[in-house]
Amino acid sequence: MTTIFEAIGILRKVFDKFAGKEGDAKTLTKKELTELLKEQLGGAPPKQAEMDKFFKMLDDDGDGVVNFNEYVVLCAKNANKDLTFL
Ligand SMILES: [Ca+2]
Repeated sequence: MTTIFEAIGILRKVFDKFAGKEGDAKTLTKKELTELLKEQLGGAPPKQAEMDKFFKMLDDDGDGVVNFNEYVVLCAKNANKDLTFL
């Protein structure tokens, strides 16, 4: 397997771990995303207002949950150090 596919597999694994906690296992609720950020990024969790804003930004189709495609944007922004609260 190439490095990029391994990396995508890891992203998927983390997503699935948290997406499976409540509701639809194929999407992240705000609570699941908050837990994911807390565990994966460490440090102080984002404030509620920041989290609301961030969640809304990620939820591109506006269905109230973050799917894998929307979550990948988070990873890309993190890679670019483009997340304001980090
Ligand atoms: Ca969505």
